[in-house]
Amino acid sequence: MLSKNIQDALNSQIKIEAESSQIYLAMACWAEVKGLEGVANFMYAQSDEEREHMLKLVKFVNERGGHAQISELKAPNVTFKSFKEMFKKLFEHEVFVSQSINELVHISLQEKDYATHNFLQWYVAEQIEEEAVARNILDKINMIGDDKGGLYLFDRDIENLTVTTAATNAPE
Ligand code: OFO
Repeated sequence: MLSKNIQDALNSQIKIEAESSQIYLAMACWAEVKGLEGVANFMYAQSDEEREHMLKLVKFVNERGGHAQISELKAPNVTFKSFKEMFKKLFEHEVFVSQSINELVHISLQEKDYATHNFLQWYVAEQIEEEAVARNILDKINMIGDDKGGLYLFDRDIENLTVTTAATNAPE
């Protein structure tokens, strides 16, 4: 059974994961209308992943005698100055999510809720992975700068990055 404290904290995380999915969906749309199909596909996949993260939390809360809250979401940014800015925002958002997961882990220990603590370890590992991918992308984008040819190649290659990431995640 979940304590009220834990349930509230998990419900806040459900909202964060849902908002992450919307943020990445908006990024996918922006990339798609800008003609970068590879980036758009990558962001659509990220958006789907975030929805999965949300659902995993929803099921956990309901299975443990709580009631998952599906709430109103903050509207995401829909335009960006550049791809560099978009990926910077993606990286910053992942860092924010990692902090939020860390806080949840902290609360679970305070409450001596070891089942929730154990459940959250998957998210801890996932955030390490996602932060690394976002940092990697940002490094590449910083190298490319304003070079259109570089961006073209990056758009082609980012799809391989999705495949590598998916393969790394496969055992989960
Ligand atoms: Fe939900 O994994 Fe990143 O944000």
